[in-house]
Amino acid sequence: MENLTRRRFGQTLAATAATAAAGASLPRMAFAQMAKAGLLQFPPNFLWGCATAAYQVEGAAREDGRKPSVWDTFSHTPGKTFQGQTGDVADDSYHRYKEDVKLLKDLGVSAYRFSISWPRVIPDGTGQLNEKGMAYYQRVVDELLKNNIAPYVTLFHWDLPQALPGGWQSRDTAKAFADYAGYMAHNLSDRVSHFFTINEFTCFTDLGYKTGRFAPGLKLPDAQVNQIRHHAVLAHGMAVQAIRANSKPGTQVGLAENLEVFVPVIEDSEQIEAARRATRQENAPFLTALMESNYTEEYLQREGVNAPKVEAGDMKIIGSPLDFVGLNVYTPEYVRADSSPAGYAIEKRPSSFPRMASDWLYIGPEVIYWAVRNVSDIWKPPALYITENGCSSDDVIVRGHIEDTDRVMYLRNHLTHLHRAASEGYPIKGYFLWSLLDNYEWADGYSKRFGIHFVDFKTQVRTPKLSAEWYRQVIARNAVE
Ligand code: PNW
Repeated sequence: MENLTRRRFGQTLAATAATAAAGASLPRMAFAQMAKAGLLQFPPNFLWGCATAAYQVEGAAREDGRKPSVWDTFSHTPGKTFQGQTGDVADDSYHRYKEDVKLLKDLGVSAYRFSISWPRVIPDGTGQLNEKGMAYYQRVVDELLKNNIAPYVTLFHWDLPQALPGGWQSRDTAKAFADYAGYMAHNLSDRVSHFFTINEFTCFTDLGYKTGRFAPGLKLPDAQVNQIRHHAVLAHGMAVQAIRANSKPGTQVGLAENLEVFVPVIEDSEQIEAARRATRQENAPFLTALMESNYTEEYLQREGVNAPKVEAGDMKIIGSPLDFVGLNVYTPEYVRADSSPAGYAIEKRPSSFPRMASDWLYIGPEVIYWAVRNVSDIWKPPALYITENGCSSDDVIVRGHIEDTDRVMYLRNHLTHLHRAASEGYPIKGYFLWSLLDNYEWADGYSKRFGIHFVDFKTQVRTPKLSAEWYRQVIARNAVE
């Protein structure tokens, strides 16, 4: 294992490509060596990280001038979250961030993806700035850099300032977001090189305003939901421009999107084509709009009179060029080719399909390969990151240990399929594991644990799980076994 260096990965890949191109057999020596070591080596400089989000970990909900977000209001509304649980305290990372950076350091990660609480730095969403809020994020960035961990900053992970009139129903919210994004870029881009505008469109548009499962918990008709979706992608585009205008040259801008990922039922050219079509059509309101600077004809037709009202210039802003695309990858949809006009049909999942502790989290590790491949083949972004991947499991602490073998199984299999994407030359630059530690899992409260560190929410003690030790070894070897 020790002599399988990062250099070796490059040599092996180059040799493999060369011999494959020449129609010869694979370089036996190198392969034999890797196989013997049992390791799948990742490219040199591959970025390993962990991810969290402000409302899920910070706590300190009413401290130092922070005002409520829609998630504070929602979680304090009876009946909305598991046992009425809130993010008031969460992991108390607002006070324990140094301890959390130490956990990152012990894992050996080179990057940490965290989010900024908008109502902590601009409590009303617009206007008055809160210096104490900004100072907190300056401290976090300082602490990360001191430990050689690169900060990757998400600007919006659902905690919209409650004070903004109409929330995402108002077009003004897009403008407010861009102003806030520009302000953050201005203050942080001397030391933060990567910004994500928005995390996961559907979770705060559809789940927030259509099903009501997430904040603000509304159930609006389709026309209004489509308009909200439009404001959200517009906010992203305006923020991309605001970040570029207010940051150091070279600052990298992208987003973190949980697109619907389609896995061809069988890997033949017809099914692969069906997966591509499904990817474009089923993600039409969000990623497709961003990447193509347009809503697809099919989406507009399908929505008819309910289609979003688009002002002149909007689509161009929405399609502002990105430096990278971040993909949050959890669960697959399976698709096959058919003779319908769309050319594809999404499979119904058999009731026996395996899943993790969250009822929506079906296990299909090839999802991560197809996420990268579909997006790359269709839109060819310059770079890709996996900005989230991980799972909930029913962790129990036994004599101070958490043997989360199911999580290790989940992660190991996903990384194996991610390795396939890297070895085929897709521009995948890094991987952020969700999550560094157990945290406030939104409407599921503290009942679902996604961390590789166990958190005792009574004492705030953090304990590494087996998966943390496993991830530490992956990072150290830059390889998965
Ligand atoms: C993502 N679903 O959310 C978020 O970005 C994280 O904040 C969250 O903790 C993590 O995944 C795990 O859930 C999702 O119901 C929440 O399909 C719900 C769903 C998907 C993603």
